[in-house]
Amino acid sequence: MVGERTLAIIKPDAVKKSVIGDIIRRYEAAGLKPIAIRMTQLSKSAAEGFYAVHRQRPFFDSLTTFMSSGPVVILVLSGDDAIKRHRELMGATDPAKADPGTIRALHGTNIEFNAVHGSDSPETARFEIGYFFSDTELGVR
Ligand code: IDP
Ligand code: MG
Repeated sequence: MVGERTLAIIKPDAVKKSVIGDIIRRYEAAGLKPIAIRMTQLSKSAAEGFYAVHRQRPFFDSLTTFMSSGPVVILVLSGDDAIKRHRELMGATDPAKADPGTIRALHGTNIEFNAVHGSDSPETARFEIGYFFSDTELGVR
C-alpha cells in the first residue's frame, strides 16, 4: 500500500544499549519516514493494554515487565508497504534466527529482549498507532 503507516517501538534493551540513533538511521535509509515520535516509559498497565493479544501467552507477564522497565521510543513510520518492509528490516522475533544485517540480529539479545517492535498487519497498525498517538499529533499528513 502507498504511504502505509506502521508503529515501531525501540524497546528498553535497545535504549540502554544507546542504539536509538542507529535504529532510526536504518528506518530513514530504508525510506520509512518517521511522522510521529515520542520517548516515554510505559506503566505496566499501559504495556499490558498494548500487548493484550498476548494475554494468554506464558511470557505475557515477563514481556510487559520488560517493556515497562525503562524508557522506550515510539514512532509512527510511513512509506510504501511500510508494515511488511519494516518487519523485514527488523528480522525474526528470535535474534538468533534473524537474517544478518537486520535490526534484531544486530541489536537483539534474545527472543524476549529483541530491540524493536513492529506492527504485523494493517489492523494491528491501526490499533497500535491509535493506542499511542492522537489524530492531532499525527497532523494533516
Ligand atoms: P514479534 O514482536 O516479532 O511480532 P510476537 O510473537 O508478536 O513477536 O511477540 C511479541 C513480543 O513478545 C516479542 O517481540 C518478544 O519481545 C516477546 N516474545 C515472543 N515470543 C517469546 C518467547 O517465546 N519468550 C519470551 N518472550 C517472547
Ligand atoms: Mg507481534
